[in-house]
Amino acid sequence: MDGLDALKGKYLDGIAGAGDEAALEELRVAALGKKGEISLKMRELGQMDPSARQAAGAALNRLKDEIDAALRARKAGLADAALDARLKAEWLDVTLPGRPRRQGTIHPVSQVTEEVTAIFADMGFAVAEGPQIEDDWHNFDALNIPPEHPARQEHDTFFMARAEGDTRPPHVLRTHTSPVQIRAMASQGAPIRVIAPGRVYRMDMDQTHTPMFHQVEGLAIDRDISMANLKWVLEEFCRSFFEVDSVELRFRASHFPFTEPSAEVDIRCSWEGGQLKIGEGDKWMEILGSGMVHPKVLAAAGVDPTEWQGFAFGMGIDRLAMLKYGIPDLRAFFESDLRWLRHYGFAALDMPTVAGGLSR
Ligand code: 2NL
Repeated sequence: MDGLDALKGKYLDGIAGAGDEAALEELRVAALGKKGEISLKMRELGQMDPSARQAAGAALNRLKDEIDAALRARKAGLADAALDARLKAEWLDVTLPGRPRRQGTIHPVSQVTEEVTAIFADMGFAVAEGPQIEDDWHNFDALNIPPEHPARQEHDTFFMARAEGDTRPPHVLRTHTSPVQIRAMASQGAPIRVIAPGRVYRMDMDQTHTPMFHQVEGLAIDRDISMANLKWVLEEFCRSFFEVDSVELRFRASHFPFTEPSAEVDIRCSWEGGQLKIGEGDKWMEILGSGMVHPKVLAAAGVDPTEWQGFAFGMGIDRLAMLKYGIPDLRAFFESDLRWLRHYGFAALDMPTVAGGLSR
């Protein structure tokens, strides 16, 4: 059959030079489509005599197969080239060092609150919570703090504003967490064993005082609780908290309106080269205030003082944190300055908590 070599050359060259799938499809239709050149030649076979038809038919079929194969090969080649180009464009260096993530640190006050809570939990104390804005009955009256007591004065306590014409006593920012324990006794009754950690507020601001600080108070009420129990609980707490085998506590008679008798508690320590050592030495450091709950306080909280008695204590968490972790300066607590926190060994959390969750 005439012209097959020319057709072959034309289509194979065309296919080799096709730049995309659309050009390939055009060539396929021109050659093998219903009205394509090869198809027309196939139709011509009908008019040929049998011997010529056999040879021409075989040649045409070979050509058809060759073009078909060339189309397939070119199509695959184009796809490979496209993939290569994409891989090249989207290449990234997986060996680059990761971008550093900002990491949070646990705040010393949070850490110490958790430590204290865990130690008292082991001795059967539950955690009680309450409002930071208190009414003056829970913050003062119930605690046997009389109206003329200096703590109630404008310059010691933060008073909330009342609407004009409202003559009721204003609410206060709680000056201790004692009102939390009053509420716990009032709602649960006796016997009870709770600690109340949390923020408290006093109008005080200098090198060693901030207007907001943290306190933990403890309360144990039962039928036969004595100061001996108080002393054991506090010794146990100090041994555990300061991580020393033996501690020595000294009870000094004192006065609080809400306890009778009352005692301030000192711990034996030494200060050498600016280094504090707990449990040894010839110095005493005051760490907390305590006493037997005043019968009037029990009665105010709805607990019968002829049937129940118990001890209470209170201490400052910020100071405990500074003592235990050797933080000499309140600046470490302001605005959670990360440089100070790191300096005092509060390393990044093992697993940063990020909204939405983050896994490493
Ligand atoms: C201190 C002294 C203290 C209490 C707090 C208390 C609570 C209730 C009843 C009786 Cl509900 N007492 N709390 C008792 C003694 C001392 O704190 O120096 N805190 C930093």
